[in-house]
Amino acid sequence: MKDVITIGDAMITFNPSMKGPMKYVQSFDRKVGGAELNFAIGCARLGLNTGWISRLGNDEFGKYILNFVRGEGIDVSEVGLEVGYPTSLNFKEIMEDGSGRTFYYRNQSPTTTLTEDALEETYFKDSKVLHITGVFPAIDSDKNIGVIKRAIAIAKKQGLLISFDPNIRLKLWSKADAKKAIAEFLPDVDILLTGVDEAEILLGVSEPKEIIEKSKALGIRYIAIKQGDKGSIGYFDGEFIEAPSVKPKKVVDTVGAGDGFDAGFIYGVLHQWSLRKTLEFANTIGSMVVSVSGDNEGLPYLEDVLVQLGEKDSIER
Ligand code: KDG
Repeated sequence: MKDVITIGDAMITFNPSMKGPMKYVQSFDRKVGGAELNFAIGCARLGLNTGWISRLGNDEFGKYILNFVRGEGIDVSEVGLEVGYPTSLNFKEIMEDGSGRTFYYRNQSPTTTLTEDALEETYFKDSKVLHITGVFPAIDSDKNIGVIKRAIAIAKKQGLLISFDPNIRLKLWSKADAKKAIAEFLPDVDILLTGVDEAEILLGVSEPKEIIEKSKALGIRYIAIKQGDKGSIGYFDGEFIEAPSVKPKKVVDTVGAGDGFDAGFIYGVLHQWSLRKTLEFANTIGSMVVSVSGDNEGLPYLEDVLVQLGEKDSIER
């Protein structure tokens, strides 16, 4: 019985010790990343009962990630360690303004061993949300689309809401392939958490109102359009809200901000908050993530967000 279940590949993420072009970086900090895992960490830190379905390499990095995830309080009973499949790696380049590039080493991702038969129906029972992203289906697409579709079928049968963040990684697949594959399950989505560029790839429109209309036509009920430092736009049940961005203390590393936003949005949906409150909460989390180096280190605990929102006092000593 989980509030949230997600499925995806995780990676050892090597964060550069200095900013600028990666070819000149001499040393890296070993961290952990992966879009779905970041989301799971964000949810767990907010206090949601969270499960992560995955496969890691049966190697030092895989064992490290497993311990790390378990330490975040996430259920790892559906995570296996696979012999012969090295844990995925990701080297990051971070420029002075916090933007950057990623260099993946994940051709043999251990999640290529995760098949649809491995999904246990009982694991989904009495749970509330299945969150998927476009990263997992971009890896080993033919098989993983099947895994996603099977997970959605089980989730629907068990009454879960389907949340989806396109997270389109063009280093993993082309726009055309992403559009074709995602179209297979987009009409099953209840909650769409997207950037404008991604919506344009999937829906062929880039104006927020058009994105909302096209999504509604597919039967999507909750829509959030993430616009980074321009805030976010949301739609639910006839209500259209624009929520301004929350200025971060400083921009150190933007990776993971979208995953943090997603966790905050789902938290608001699960607590039946108003759309405005949900968007403001999610925007606040996104702004907190970018102030800290690493894909998930900046994901706040619930009380940290409440302090940031001025709803709780911060006691420092
Ligand atoms: O959303 C952030 C993630 O994308 C990052 O942690 C790792 O690039 C990554 C991926 O493909 O999951």
